[in-house]
Amino acid sequence: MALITIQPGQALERILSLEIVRVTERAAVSAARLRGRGNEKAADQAAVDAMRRELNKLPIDGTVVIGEGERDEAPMLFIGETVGNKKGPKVDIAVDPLEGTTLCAKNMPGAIATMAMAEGGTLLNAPDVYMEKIAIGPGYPKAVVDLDAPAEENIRSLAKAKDVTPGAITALILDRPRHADLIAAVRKAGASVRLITDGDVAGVIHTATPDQTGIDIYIGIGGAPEGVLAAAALRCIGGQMQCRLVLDTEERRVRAGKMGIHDPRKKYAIEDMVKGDCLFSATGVTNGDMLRGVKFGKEIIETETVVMRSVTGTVRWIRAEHRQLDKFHLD
Ligand code: VTB
Repeated sequence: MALITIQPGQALERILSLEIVRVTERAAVSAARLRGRGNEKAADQAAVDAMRRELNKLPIDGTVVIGEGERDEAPMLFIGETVGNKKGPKVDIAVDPLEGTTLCAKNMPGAIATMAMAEGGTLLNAPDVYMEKIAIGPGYPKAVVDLDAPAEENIRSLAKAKDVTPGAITALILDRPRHADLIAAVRKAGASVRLITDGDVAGVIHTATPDQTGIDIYIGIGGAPEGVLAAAALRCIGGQMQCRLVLDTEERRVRAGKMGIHDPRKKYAIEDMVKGDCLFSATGVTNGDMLRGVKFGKEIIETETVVMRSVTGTVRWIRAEHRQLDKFHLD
């Protein structure tokens, strides 16, 4: 039972930024129980169930716009599903209850539970297709890199803007055969490539703090849902991102058309994907560079979450200790 109510029309409430922490915490704990069991589906389902249960306790009138799939293929948290107790503001919800299902199933670093919330009608409704992405952190002049420029050119102009040689630039790229040419081009420009097997939401976020992560730029093709979630995070902490949906078949263009996307080649900036104020939260499932994974103790479960709010740009790192473990899944 939610004890708080938020009046419709009120701005995305500060209080919700704590509420969404609970949502990703619960999803992370449920998925983490299935770490290393080799069962991606079961881990994902556990995260979905927990996230949906928690979302439905929130004082919001929410609609899932980025979810587990389109209505006919996903029984829960599908695109268009309404969530929340309806006693609150109209909001758009983007979820990836378990980002990095394979990472979780194999107990490898970097699996997270993540979601974003924005004012109703302000998040891009995107089908679950691929998306071309390029992202850099804050503090650069506008348009220093461009999705449509050759990789060598982007590396060179980023290095120039950072006042370093291309050799001092590190690009993060998903390790996929489709990126072979891109990886070669980035290396040819003199930059270093860090490859990841999964997890490009965190990958994009890494570009915002290059001094800590060593990552200056994210480039490549990943999932569209992950792209919108990453855009929500960058909307809070700054940075530049350009994306384009890969709508390379008639079937995909029709699916996108049903979601209101009529220009299949549109290049999206952060403000096109996240048009209003938003909140972003991610909790570690397995240990990663960004977040520690869930730690199960005898009497305490520990979680680590990062939660961001675009109105103020505040970023909070929340280490939580959960007690009353018998009730943890029920209340
Ligand atoms: C990426 C990656 C995600 O999907 O977005 C990827 O960052 C794209 O799809 O963690 P492919 O695996 O088909 O390349 C994920 O791996 C999530 O499934």
